[in-house]
Amino acid sequence: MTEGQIPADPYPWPFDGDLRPDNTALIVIDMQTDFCGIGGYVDRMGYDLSLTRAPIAPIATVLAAMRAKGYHVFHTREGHRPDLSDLPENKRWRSRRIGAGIGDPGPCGRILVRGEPGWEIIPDLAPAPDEVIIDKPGKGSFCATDLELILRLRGIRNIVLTGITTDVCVHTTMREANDRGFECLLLEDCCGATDAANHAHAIRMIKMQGGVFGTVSNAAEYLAHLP
Ligand code: C5J
Repeated sequence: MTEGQIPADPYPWPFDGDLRPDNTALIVIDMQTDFCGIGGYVDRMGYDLSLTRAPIAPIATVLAAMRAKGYHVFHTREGHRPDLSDLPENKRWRSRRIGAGIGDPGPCGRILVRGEPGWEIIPDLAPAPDEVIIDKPGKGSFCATDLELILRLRGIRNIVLTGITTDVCVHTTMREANDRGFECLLLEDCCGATDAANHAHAIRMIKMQGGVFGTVSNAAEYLAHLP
């Protein structure tokens, strides 16, 4: 490990030690009431909310440190237009089958619809006015969004991934970013899934083949070494 690298498994990050506030971004993925709040989408599906709420405190710590040091910060929100014109029919059908129909009314408003209370980012992790918010209709943050354009315009090359859920939106985003040449680090305690085993397997998958999608660390190690 050289100076300027974060201890991580299976390799210290970033691979070449080029870690600076101007070339590095934190992405906080889908920390919305629909994924971690009472009455939201994940709650309606019957999952244990403690799993998707676990990363809130570690993310808040990382967010505060990266803001203080001048790193770029991005937030994402999964959600659909109120007229549902960007909601694939099969996505709606599948969600309705399990009693949490996307676009249907629920305790937090229409599920996963832009502008509804459930779609909002939770207050604990509210974006600051100068931070980028990416609205995405899918699981990946690059699909049908301007995320890549903004990253390239800012000269960002390193991406730190946090948020929910590890195995779905975080993993899809990490894969998309990796394929585009970004150098990715996932902080495992800053992520959570609707199923603990899925979280563990998603982390394991990143580490295969020498770090097939990037590398994995945790909030404490990251903060102890962040320049
Ligand atoms: C899911 C997400 N799990 N944010 N979305 O449907 O991971």
